[in-house]
Amino acid sequence: MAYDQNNIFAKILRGEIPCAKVFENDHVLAFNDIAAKAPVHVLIIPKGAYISFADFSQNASEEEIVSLNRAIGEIARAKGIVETGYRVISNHSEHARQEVPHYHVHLLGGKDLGGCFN
Ligand code: D5M
Repeated sequence: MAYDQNNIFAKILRGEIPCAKVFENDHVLAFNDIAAKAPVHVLIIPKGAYISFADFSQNASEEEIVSLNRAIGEIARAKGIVETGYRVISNHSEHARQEVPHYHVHLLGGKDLGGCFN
């Protein structure tokens, strides 16, 4: 499967559609999820063209991987949800119902998220 340059997160990265940005560095952009499932629901994405976790974990540089993971922790700290807790999720492909084919991590918190992933 080839990377789709017209997916919605690629358009956000190119500045073609807006986002509510919460963090950015050389490798990473993070913005609020448009359909937030919790008081804090941030999407953290690499700037590189990776389809999903499977693609990113295999093909991204160590610098990109470290940068993205550090960004998740930094945003959680900035949002003040470390003490109360948070959830980090990434959906890969069909069985996980991945909707946007650009790798992204969901950071959810700010309330009791319950014991399942819904
Ligand atoms: O989830 C993809 C997520 O992307 C889903 O929670 C909605 C969110 N989304 C879709 N379009 C936008 C825009 N334009 N801004 C912010 N958030 C968006 P998945 O893991 O692929 O199922």
